[in-house]
Amino acid sequence: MTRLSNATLDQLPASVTRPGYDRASVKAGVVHFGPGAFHRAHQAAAFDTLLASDPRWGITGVSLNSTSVAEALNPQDGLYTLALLEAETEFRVIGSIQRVLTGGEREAILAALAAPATRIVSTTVTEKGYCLGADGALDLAHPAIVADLDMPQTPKSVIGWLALGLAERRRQGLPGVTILSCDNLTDNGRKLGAAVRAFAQATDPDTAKWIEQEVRFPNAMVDSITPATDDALRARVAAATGLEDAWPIQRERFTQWVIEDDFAGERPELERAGVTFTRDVHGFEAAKLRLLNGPHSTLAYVGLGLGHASVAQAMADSRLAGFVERLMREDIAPSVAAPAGFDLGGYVGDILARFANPAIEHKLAQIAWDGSQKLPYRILDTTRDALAAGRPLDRLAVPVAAWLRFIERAAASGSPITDPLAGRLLAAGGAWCAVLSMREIFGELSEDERFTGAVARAHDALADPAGYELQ
Ligand code: CS2
Repeated sequence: MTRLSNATLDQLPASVTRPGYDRASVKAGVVHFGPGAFHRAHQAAAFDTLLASDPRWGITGVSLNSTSVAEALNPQDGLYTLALLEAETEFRVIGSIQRVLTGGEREAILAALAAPATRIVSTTVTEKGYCLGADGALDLAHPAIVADLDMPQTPKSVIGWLALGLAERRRQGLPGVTILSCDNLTDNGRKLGAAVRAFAQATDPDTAKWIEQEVRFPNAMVDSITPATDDALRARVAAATGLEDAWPIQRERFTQWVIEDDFAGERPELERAGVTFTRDVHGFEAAKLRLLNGPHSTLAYVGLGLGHASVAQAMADSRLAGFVERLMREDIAPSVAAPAGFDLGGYVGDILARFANPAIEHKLAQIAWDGSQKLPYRILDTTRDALAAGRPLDRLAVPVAAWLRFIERAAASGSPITDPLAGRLLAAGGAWCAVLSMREIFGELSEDERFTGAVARAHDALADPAGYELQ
């Protein structure tokens, strides 16, 4: 089968949407760290829409830790197919990524970061890519940060790379850029900015000062459910496009991107691609992290315990769907300070419908990754608010207890888990009390008996998940 590329774009059937612009005239304007599935499903699709009216925002992807995206996309001139999953799936070929660099290509990455035309540097490197401590500040003892502080000219972490790239822009007398975090962290832009400045402060204080003045780090909320690529998708894409695509991507049709209106210099007109710019992203961010990601992790850990494999399957289990809806409406929604005019009840209803979408097979195992990094933003912040307001913790303790059970099961069966703290989580057979005492995950909650007591009760009750009444 012929491979997707610039040369074969014309062979696509009319039913497949293709870049509505001349790719040869696109100029590079964005450098993106972490061009994985979520970036390609979400931000790269928005830039693809924007390119139809403004060719200055082509994307250079940078994969620091793997060569697989570069190997899949570069032979395809950066092109890939995005499947928008609905009862009727739409296939769209995205052309905004021009090339993908890998971590070994130091000079090319540095040149891209320090190119005069680069005005946005964005990231989807997941929570763990930020190398933060429990207090949300850069962890200077993190092995990747220790290594980069030692050799700042050959960084391995995103933080080290951003600091080096910004130092190079300053050295060349270039203007600052906007560093746009697109990860699922509360206050993502602020945290990234503080981390990069802290790194620069330790290596190059003049650059730290320059960053403070010339570089902006807007907060942003990103949302679109993006199940991992599987062979079924590859086969569907091949059938629909008639071309071989080494790495197609799938997502739900729904997508939302809310960005704080705080840019260094010109801001791309992403409104044309449905993006919302606002002065304050906090409310949107809290609503999404707490009401979508929190319940997602709940469905993952409780659902896996009940033998379910996908979100839609877990939602078809009325006990679990009912529990998650009560958790959202009664326990989480009261903690969300939504923006003015935001219909929280409607938002909850829409999320439940998105979870139940039978056209999407989103694996619970995928969501279960990196629990130690995700739960603090997704559940523990809500728990702190509930404690402060004197609201009950019983339901909020269930996802935490189900995560502890998930670790115990993995330890007992000797199966690996994907988590940067896996070694420590699985030590001592995954003993739940030991995990619950890890302050880098739970902070002061580890010592709050109201919290530990509620988790202990939920943990007991989940001994037999099938028999447990999810109230
Ligand atoms: C999910 C998210 O994998 C996960 O942890 O909760 O990736 C979720 O699908 C996205 O944040 C939706 O925008």
